[in-house]
Amino acid sequence: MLAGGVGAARYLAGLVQVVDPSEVTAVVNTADDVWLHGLRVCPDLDTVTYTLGGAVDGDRGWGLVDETWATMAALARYEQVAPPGSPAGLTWFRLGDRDLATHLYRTARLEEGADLAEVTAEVAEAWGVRCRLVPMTTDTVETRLTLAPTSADGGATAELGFQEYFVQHRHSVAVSAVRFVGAELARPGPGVLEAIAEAERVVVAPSNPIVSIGPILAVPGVAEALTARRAHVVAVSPIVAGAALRGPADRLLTELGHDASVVGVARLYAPWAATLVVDEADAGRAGEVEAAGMCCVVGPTVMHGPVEAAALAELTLQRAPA
Ligand code: FO1
Repeated sequence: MLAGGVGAARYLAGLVQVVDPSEVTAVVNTADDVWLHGLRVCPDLDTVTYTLGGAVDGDRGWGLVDETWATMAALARYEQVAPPGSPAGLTWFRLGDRDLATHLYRTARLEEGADLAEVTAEVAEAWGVRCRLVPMTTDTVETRLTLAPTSADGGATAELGFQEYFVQHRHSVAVSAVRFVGAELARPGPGVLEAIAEAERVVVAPSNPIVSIGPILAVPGVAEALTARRAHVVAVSPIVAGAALRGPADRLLTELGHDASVVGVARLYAPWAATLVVDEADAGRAGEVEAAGMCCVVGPTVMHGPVEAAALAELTLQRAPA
């Protein structure tokens, strides 16, 4: 499956209840990854790992349950003395005390010469994850968002990194373009193209189409591999009744000229996915999804917990064309 962060992690937690986890490969977005305090932080990989490891903070959806924040509190002392523009003391991106161990381990292993796929497998094993997690690429790809000009800034254009947009600005700023720096030269992560080619079903998680699924598609070869398996690709809409359940997917779709609806998602995914699973709230738009070129499966897609997640996994596996 193709996976972003929280929505994908919850879907995967359902999927591994209904299929043997050893038969599941999750190809995870890495374009949100960031260097902070000298550490490599991979939020989507960690969200999936902690969720499948049963250790995620269920309310936040990211980070570890029962986390403590002593290091961030101590770092705040230096925030006041850091020179302007220096990220050395920044605390707006909160790294929990126990979560820090993951970034310490990952960074040390990368510095020893391991690649991100090897380290991801090691971290997943340490958390008892039984399905295969693969970064979309082991090369560096970075999501950058261009801010829509406002009258206040005199029409100047500014660009933000993904976490600046998502966390620092709480995705409350309007965006006029998104690009994935480095994607054109990135190689698919080990086994990514093979997993797509050989999978019985390729599931696209209910993740943000622009900034979670978009970067995976931007890795050369991935869109072509999906297109070749189009009949077997089933996507779950992250948009329900015109709104994202979490995060800025609805606003980003609108700002970038797409329809913030299941129909907008269908128009984006139709070239390489045959089936779209939409929520019952969107049953009335099934005809438009079909007119956009996708088979439409209607069912409950909102995952309140593991029971709904498992039912959604069943729905995506059973109803898509085999
Ligand atoms: N999200 C926040 O809203 N605020 C944070 O301070 C924050 C820290 C953080 C640390 C580690 C990690 O793995 C994820 C973290 N996230 C935080 C979530 C992250 O920004 C998003 O989940 C993804 O990048 C979007 O998929």
